[in-house]
Amino acid sequence: MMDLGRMDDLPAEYRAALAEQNLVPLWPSLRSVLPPGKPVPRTRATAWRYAGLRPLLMQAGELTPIEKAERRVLVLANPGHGLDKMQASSAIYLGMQLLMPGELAPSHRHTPNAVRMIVEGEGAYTTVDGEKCPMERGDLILTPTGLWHEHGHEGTEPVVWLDVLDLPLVYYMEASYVTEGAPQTVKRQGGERTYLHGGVVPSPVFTRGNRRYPMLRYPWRDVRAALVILAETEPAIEAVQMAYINPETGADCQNILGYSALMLRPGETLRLPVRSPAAVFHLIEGSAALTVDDSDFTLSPADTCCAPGFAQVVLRNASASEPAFLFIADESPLHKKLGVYEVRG
Ligand code: GTQ
Repeated sequence: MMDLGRMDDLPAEYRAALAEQNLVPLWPSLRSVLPPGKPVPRTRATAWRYAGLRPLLMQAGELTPIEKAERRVLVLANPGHGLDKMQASSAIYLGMQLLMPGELAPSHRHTPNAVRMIVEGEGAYTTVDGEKCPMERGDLILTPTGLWHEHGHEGTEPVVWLDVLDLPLVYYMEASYVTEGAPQTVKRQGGERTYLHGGVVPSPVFTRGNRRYPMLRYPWRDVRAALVILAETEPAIEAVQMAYINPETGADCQNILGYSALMLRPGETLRLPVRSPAAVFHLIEGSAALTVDDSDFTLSPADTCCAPGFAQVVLRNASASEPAFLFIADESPLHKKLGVYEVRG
């Protein structure tokens, strides 16, 4: 590889003349923007422990009323990007949101896409585009770009969920903004039940194409059952993993980030393919050990961990008798659309 010149090889006067005209020499920075062989990620393998985070989130519930927060969220920030950047990876934002009984997080819509993975509590709901979606542990609820959403709570205990957004990417694109709105009128409930049975969708002649996001809630009860059935019917399958898709098109359920649920069979060790997108692992149930290149983590339920792209990730189920269930978010739809998706085996 050629040895390239450095900035201070150049005379100060010349550097000043360049800066004066908003010009920059490429060669001193060429290896930094085009590193050899593979990217040098800012994203650092990082775990956020629910046991550590929960008391601070509950404290936020006491310190800051919902009226002063709009969304009461602690952001899971990756130190590799700098905490103030509020990024888990280059494209993924993660936050833990708390809603107390009786509170309402008012209706708004924004350009970034969001999903919620419910962590604890009962009685809360999110209304998305007029559809009231109850929030139960392990459910995935979509709030795609541009759709109105508000969160309410009719129960008696705190409710917590993990927010996953493509905010860092949309912000970087200078395309991120929000619009505030009035409370929504509920038009629909239980829309996901339309898609409970595989192989059939509403007849395309009359209904297909009406709604870009036909399924907004993926109940954990159904996803968990699907994983257990897959493990039973395909015992030789490499990974017991189900993708959250748009049931009308079969495509990823959102445009930028991809979502899946993975069951680790008792005692299973799973070496994931080395791929270009960064990924986030959130433990729903059981216990799991996770290795990201040279870093080891042990995950308890509601713990969350991120891995940069091009990392070797190995998942292990520590239990010999019980399955473990993980929720995974990754940047693969984005990489595929941009044509930079890679699998290195
Ligand atoms: O619940 O709408 O974590 O707008 C960040 C931005 C949650 C939300 C976040 C948001 C929301």
